[in-house]
Amino acid sequence: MYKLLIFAINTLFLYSCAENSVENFVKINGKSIEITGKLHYFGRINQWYEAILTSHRQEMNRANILGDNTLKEPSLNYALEADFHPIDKHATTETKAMYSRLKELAKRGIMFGHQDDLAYGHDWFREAGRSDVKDVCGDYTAVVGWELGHIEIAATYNLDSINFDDMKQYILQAHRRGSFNTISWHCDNIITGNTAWDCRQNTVVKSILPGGDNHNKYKTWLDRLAAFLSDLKDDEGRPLPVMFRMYHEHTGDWFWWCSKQCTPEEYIALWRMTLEYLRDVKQIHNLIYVYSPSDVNDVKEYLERYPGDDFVDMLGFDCYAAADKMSWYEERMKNNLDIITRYANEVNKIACLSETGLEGIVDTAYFTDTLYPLIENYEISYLLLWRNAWQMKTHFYVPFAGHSSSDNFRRFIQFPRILMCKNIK
Ligand code: BMA
Repeated sequence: MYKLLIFAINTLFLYSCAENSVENFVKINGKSIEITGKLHYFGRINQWYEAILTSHRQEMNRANILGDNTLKEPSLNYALEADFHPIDKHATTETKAMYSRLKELAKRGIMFGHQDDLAYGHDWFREAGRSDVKDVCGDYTAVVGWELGHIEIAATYNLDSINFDDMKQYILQAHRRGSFNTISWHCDNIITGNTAWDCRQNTVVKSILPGGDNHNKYKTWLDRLAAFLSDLKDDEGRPLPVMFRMYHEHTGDWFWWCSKQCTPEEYIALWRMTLEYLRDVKQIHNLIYVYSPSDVNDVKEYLERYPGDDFVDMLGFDCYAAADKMSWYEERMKNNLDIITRYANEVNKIACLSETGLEGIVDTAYFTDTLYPLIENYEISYLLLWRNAWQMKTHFYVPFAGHSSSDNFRRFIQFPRILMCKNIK
């Protein structure tokens, strides 16, 4: 079996040499496989590598059972640094490492995430170290979501009353624990000065694009966004990598950037303009870009406003349950999970369930009986449940201490594929 493995690797090596420029790609080091250099590979080679890895692991297990533990895990997994990288060619080393780590962890399980988890919860606000999820199950989430709405107007607090300076600290705290941060942005309507939900005109996007009346003003908004994102630093003062999920739920009709409010070309131009401004003008290189429409009917709709493989790192979608439309939710989730995981596999990116949940958790078995069966067989990096508003009695998506679904939630996070903060260390 082991000879077969070496043969397979050699074949892969020769194939790669013939097809690509390869430098020192695989070295057999004693009885372990070491990935020593660069490998350019296509999706198919990736699959071969995975097959080889699986055989290697089986061989390792067999040898272990027989008391031989000299076979080792490959020193890097298939998400090879040189071949699996963010779309930003100048992404910082830490950002590249985070992207590979996300890919690696997606093989292991699905990380659990919660919006604003460290800032407040049901009935409490700004208590150091507190989290509703931790109150219920004793651990922090593996992913924490944040929201930048009102950064564009130089506000001190975001649209949900979180102080932006506090938010930077929460992001750092999560990072120190080994958790990931994901950021959305409910940017105000620049024409009316009202919220992101003001959809009375269908000219907002057009007015922001080059040549539009608000183009220059919008750049000042992007400057403020950029200032926040560049101010995210780790303990060594290096840019702290985050997932940035901009212009989300655009296949809906409730934000000024949605599908009833602009054409596909305008949406794509908005996405690319923003990304290029942040990356090339502001030189921000700590972002992993997440594409996150709301649930769609088919892959055609999913890709209709897709900015392109060179402009997106992760593929998600948002889809919410409601007590009176559970079968719709189940069908919709399955359909959309199929779409994103298939496409992510095809283009070698990472899939995620960027928002989901059942407001007020009116079905106490939601987590174990509805949500887990829907996601368990998909390779998705994380799922994010929306916020537990401190001042709105029924606006919460994860249980808080004493809530009737707490037991059910504790069982949910014990499921083998669910990863909390301590599971990704
Ligand atoms: C919505 C609600 C709002 C909130 C907004 C942005 O879904 O939770 O209360 O202001 O998200 O976070």
